[in-house]
Amino acid sequence: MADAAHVASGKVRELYALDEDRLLLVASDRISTFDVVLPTLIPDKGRVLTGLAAFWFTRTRTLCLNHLLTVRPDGRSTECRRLTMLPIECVVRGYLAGSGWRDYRTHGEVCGHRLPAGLRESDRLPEPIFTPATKAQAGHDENISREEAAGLVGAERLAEAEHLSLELYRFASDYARERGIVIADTKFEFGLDRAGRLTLGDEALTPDSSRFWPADQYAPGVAQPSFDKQFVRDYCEQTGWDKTPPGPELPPDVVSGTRARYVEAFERLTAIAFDEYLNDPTVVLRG
Ligand code: Q0N
Repeated sequence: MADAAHVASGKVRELYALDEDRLLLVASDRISTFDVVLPTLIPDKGRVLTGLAAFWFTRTRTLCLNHLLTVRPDGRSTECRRLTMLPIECVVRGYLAGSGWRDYRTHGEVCGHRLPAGLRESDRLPEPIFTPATKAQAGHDENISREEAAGLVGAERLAEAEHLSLELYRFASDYARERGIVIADTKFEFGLDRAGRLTLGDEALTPDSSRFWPADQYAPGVAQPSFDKQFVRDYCEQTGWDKTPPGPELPPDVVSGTRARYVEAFERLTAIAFDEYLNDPTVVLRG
C-alpha cells in the first residue's frame, strides 16, 4: 500500500494504482450526511460496503462483467481491473425520491421519462427507469437527457449501459425486497476493459451508492427513513447544525446504532454473519 500511487479520492474512498492493469479501491469508515463528511467514523462501515459490493459483483457475474479481482484480508480493500470509465453515472430509479421526485414535481417527467400524473413522494414507479447523470466535480450530479448522455458516450454504448443497469437493478431490488430492504434507486459506474467491453466498476448496490429503505416501514406520500443513515440524520437535525462544514461529532449511541444498521444490511442481504466476513472476507466471493 505504501508504494501504491494515489489515483483518485472520493468523499469516503480512495483509489490507488497497483500496476498497469490493477487498482486498489479502499473504503474508509467515514460517513457523509447532507453532503458533508462528518468528523466521527463508523467502525467497520468501509468493510460492510466492500463486502456487500463484492457479494453483488459475485452474484451478478452472469448478468454483467465487473472489475472485481479480489478482496484483501483487511476486508476494506478491493483489488480491481483498471478500466477506462465512462463520463456518466448510470442511475436507475424504481421509486420517486430525491432529484427524481423534485424533477417529477416540477416537470411531470424525469430525464425524459413521462410518468403517470398524481404520483406521490416515494411511490413505486410502474417500471424502473434509467436516469443518467453527469459526474459533477464538486457538488451535485446533474440529471441529463438520454440525448445528452448519448452525446457523451455514443448511442450504442448508452443503450448497452441502460440495458445492463436495468437488469442489475431488477435482479438486486427483487432479491433485497425478499430480505426486507427496498432499493429505491441506485447508481452504477461502467468502464471499458482492455478489450473494449462494457464492465461494471466502482462500488455497486451498497447503501452509499443507493437508497436503502426498511421495507416494513414503507409508506409512500412522505420521504422514507434511510435504512443506514437515519440515526445520523435525526441527530444532525436535532443539533440545529446548518448543514455547512464542519459537521457535528456523533455521540457514541448514534455511532453504535448506525454501525448496527450497516451490519444488519450486510447480514440480511448476504445471509453471512459479519464476523465470518471479518474472519475471512473471501466468504462473499463464493458464488
Ligand atoms: C475509477 N472512479 C470513480 C473510488 C471512486 N476500475 C476502475 N478503473 C479505472 N478507474 C476507476 C475504476 C473504478 N472503480 C472510478 N474513478 C476512477 C470515483 N472514485 C473516486 C475515488 O474512490
